[in-house]
Amino acid sequence: MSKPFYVTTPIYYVNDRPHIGHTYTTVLADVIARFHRMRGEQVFFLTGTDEHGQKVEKAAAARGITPKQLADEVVANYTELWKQMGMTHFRFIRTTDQDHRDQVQRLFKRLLDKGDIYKATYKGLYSVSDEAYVTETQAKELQAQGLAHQLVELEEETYFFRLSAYQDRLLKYYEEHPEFVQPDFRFNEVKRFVEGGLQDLSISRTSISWGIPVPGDEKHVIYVWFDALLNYLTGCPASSWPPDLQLVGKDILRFHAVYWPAFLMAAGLFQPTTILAHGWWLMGDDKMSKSKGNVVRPDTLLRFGNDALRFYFMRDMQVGHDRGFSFEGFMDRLNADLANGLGNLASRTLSMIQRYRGGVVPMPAAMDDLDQEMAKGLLAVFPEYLEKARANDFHAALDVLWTYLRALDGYIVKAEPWKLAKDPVNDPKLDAVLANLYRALRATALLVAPVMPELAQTLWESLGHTTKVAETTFHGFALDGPAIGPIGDPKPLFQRIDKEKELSDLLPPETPAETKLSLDVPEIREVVDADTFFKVDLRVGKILEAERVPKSDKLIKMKVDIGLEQRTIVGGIGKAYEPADLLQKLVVVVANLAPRKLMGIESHGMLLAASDNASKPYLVAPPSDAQPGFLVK
Ligand code: ME8
Repeated sequence: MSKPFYVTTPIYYVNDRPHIGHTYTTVLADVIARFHRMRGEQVFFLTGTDEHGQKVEKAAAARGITPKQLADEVVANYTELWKQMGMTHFRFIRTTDQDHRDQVQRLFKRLLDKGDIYKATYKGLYSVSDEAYVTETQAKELQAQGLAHQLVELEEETYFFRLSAYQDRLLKYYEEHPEFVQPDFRFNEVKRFVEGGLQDLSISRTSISWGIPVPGDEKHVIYVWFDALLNYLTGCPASSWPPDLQLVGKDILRFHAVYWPAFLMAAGLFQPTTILAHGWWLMGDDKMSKSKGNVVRPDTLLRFGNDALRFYFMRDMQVGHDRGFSFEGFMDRLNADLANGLGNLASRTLSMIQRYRGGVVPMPAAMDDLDQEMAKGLLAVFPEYLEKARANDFHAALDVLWTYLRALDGYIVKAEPWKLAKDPVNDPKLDAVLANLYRALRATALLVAPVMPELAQTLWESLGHTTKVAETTFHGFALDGPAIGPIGDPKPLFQRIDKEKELSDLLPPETPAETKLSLDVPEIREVVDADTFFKVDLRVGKILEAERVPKSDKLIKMKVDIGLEQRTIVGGIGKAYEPADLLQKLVVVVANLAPRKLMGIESHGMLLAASDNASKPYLVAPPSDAQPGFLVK
């Protein structure tokens, strides 16, 4: 028997309660897990929490409780939410679990003995805001951006992981396994990063105490990412290793596509796997995040039902891309696709079978061209859906299915079953229409079961089944087989949402009182007269191309259309933005700045960005209908 399909989510930090970003990743994993079960596979699905490190230590201190108390509290939020949402993970791993602590220490020791981890003195610069060592090149970039104040001189003993030794093996592996990171454009970013050169990675800290101690040298605790990544190993029974699919947000792809395989290669445990990096749910142009306080909590949306949220996530988010969230969009989607679309189709079909055939689904004796076309449509849609879902593209799969469901509405309008029912001469045609509609709904219940388990079960039972739809397998399902028996009691599938009422009830997203206090806002600069200011030529630009500057994690080289011409501009925004996310963005360009060279590339202008002294830069964005070349004044 083949190995179980092993799927993972990131383990979430316990510095705050879950928001819909975390819920999205976990729902995606659950949908994929359920889908593989219905393909007849055994599935091992792991999720959990990341409990050590400075973030958690600080959050607990701010609340006056211990990190473990905070972790216990937040873990209760997570496990309660996953239970309420019917998640089908096999284990919820916590990095404070004893077996995990033992695992991390054991592996650390193994790599230390082998020489892949070594102790050395680090003497150099340290970036306080990034909590990371800084190379000379990086320091120059920070200085060029006026951020030198973030750097401090540091001399400390630390354990390093010999990451540099794995650069070639990683590149070779990437070359031979084009499926390693999805989507492709994210994989390219990873490759370019590694091609730029890997430095050994510091994997211990003496500045914090909340973590797993280095075995035999307890004043060091193990760096939180070394600890966290190993959860996928601890949490997995040997029979399920390695992971088949690891879901991550694009923000943590580098850790998973570079550090994680390197750790495993060092431990001799690496085997091919796939990492799927999804995009972000945004509020406006911004990532939803705990620290920004612009978050939507799942509880706000769950009152419309688990399935509603699961469906919205899968239907609206194209995996890999970002997606703006809005309450209105959420409700419109559910009303259109579930209350009207599928809900309406099911209730019309079932009531016609009830009324015209006493609840017994007919077997069609003959089909005319239109009936044949619809029957063939189902035979095509079913495998197409499965193929797209197998590629984890539920967005496209659901699109194919809903296009077909809309075509069925048209079919009803054309066939006019209510007219056919008036004369027994039309019985064969009416039978064909009712059978086609029934079969389409039966296939739909099966196909959407991983996405909407409860709704699918309700529909399945309304169609006369007494079994569990989730226990049925796709393979070999007779799409045109007879009904199992008379139809059951039709139950409404989805209650239409009163949008106006709900919108007025929904609270605006939480605004963060605390984050305001922690801003490090610079002083107002010296006064300049208006003439001086107006010398600065500010233009709307559109980013056409963007790529990382090799050997730099801060600099991005862009081609920017400023209406009159296209410019090469190098910006220090590489920690805040991925090149792919910059494409087609409107920006404000300082167009008459003297050219200057950054890492050997001549930059003709600068992009305006907002930030305080500590935060990442936020690109200033003109409204979406502004045109490249517009003067900003
Ligand atoms: O990074 N949209 O934990 P974390 C979509 N502990 N997904 C989002 C999101 C958003 N706006 N915000 C968060 C960590 N996510 C580490 C992981 S793994 C060994 C350690 C999702 O609590 C997304 O999957 O910050 C992202 O990768 C994860 O939550 C980060 O959760």
